[in-house]
Amino acid sequence: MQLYEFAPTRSIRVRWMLQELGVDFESITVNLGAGEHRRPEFLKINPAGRVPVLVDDDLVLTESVAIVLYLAEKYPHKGLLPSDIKQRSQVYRWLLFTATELEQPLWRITRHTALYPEHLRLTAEVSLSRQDFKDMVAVMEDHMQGCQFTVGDTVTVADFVCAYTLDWANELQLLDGCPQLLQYMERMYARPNAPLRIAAAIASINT
Ligand SMILES: N[C@@H](CCC(=O)N[C@@H](CS)C(=O)NCC(=O)O)C(=O)O
Repeated sequence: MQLYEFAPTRSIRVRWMLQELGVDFESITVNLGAGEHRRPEFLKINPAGRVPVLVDDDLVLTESVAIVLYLAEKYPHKGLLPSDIKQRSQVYRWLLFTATELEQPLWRITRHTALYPEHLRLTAEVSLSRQDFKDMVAVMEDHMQGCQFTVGDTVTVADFVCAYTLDWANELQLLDGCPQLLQYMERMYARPNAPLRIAAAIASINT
């Protein structure tokens, strides 16, 4: 398998999954800073010009959440996707909650503070998104009271996606009122096969 990735991005979700599974893979860096995601050869692989992309034989898969679900299903014996349909539905719930309610405000903040050209950035969009995020993350903070993992008593694919997204929020100083989630995220990153946190990944590309 080949993973097209760039260290401090949503690629971390897929790298985390592969490392937890103990699967060998080839890492291909797509340097977003150098605009490599807009090169014709990469656009042939992902016309959206985004990382991560996983290539597994004839399968070319984009979308980090789709990729981690594919990997969980490819290696069912690792137990990262519950076989019980009700437990599995909760995994889907938290994956989707994370990708929509949590990640989208974070993405809007990141775009309006760092990615869009300065003259297109909107201050109001940043404050609205911060509030949207705080409203939704409070739901997850309540959910995690007394829980080690997002679903059930063992780690699932949802945890890698959630923990990465919470680290992103932490980078934007948005986890201050969420002690449960902060502890959960730090616990997840203390796992032996966890990837670099975002700050360390940024440092790794600057050295
Ligand atoms: N929904 C996609 C989003 C992928 C995405 O936006 N990746 C960013 C890095 S985190 C990217 O490649 N950005 C390049 C760009 O926006 O031009 C996923 O989860 O895989």
